[in-house]
Amino acid sequence: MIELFSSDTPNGKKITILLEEIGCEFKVTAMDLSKDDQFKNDFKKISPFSKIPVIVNHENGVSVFESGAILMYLAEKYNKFYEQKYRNVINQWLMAQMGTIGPMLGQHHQFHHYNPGKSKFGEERFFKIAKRLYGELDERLAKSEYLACADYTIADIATWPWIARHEWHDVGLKNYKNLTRWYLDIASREAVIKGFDLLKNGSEIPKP
Ligand SMILES: N[C@@H](CCC(=O)N[C@@H](CS)C(=O)NCC(=O)O)C(=O)O
Repeated sequence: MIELFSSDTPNGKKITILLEEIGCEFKVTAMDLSKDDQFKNDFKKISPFSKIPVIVNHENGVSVFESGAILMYLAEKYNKFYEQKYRNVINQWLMAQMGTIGPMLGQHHQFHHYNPGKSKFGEERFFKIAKRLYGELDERLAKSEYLACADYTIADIATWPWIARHEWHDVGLKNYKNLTRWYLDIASREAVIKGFDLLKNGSEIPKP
C-alpha cells in the first residue's frame, strides 16, 4: 500500500491523479502546511526540504520525495504512462514542469493571487512569464496531442494540475485553443476528476 503525505495543491494533485490512474491501493495523510506539519521531525526524515508531496511504499519501506521523482517511481513500478520508447522526450517535458512551469506559476500565485499590491515588479514579471508559458504550451500542443508525444504521460499529469489553477493566473485559458483542448481532454478523465478532489471534500475542476 502506498501512503501519500500531501496537501491540496498542484504538486499534491499530480500524485493523487497518477495513483487514481494506476488504480493501486493508497491512502492520503493530509498535511496542514499552515500549521507547520511539514516541519515535524518524523516528516523531515522522509522530506529533507520539509515539502509535500512524499510517498511511502509500505510493501518495502521505500520513501520518495519530490513530485517528479514520485511520478517516475510509480510510473516505472506499474509500467504506466512512461513508455520506454518515449522516455527521453517524456523526461524533458517532465523536467520542464519541475524546473520552469511549476516554480514560475508558483511565483505568479504569490504575487498576483496571494499578495497583490505588494510588489509591482513581482506582479508584472510573473504575469508576463505566466502568459509566455501559456503561449509556449499552446504552441507545443498545436503540434502534439499530449505534451511529450501522442500518448498521455506523466509529463501531462505533472503539468495539468498547474493549468487547473488557471483562474488564479488570469491569463485567459480559453484564448489558448490547443492548451484548452488538452486541458479539457484530461479534465474529462475519471481518474483526474477523482485525483483532483485530493481531500475528498467535493473539489471540482475549474472550467476554462
Ligand atoms: N519541487 C517540489 C516542490 C514541492 C513544494 O513546493 N511543496 C509545497 C506545497 S505545493 C510545500 O510543501 N510547501 C511547504 C513549505 O515550503 O514549507 C516538488 O515538486 O515536490
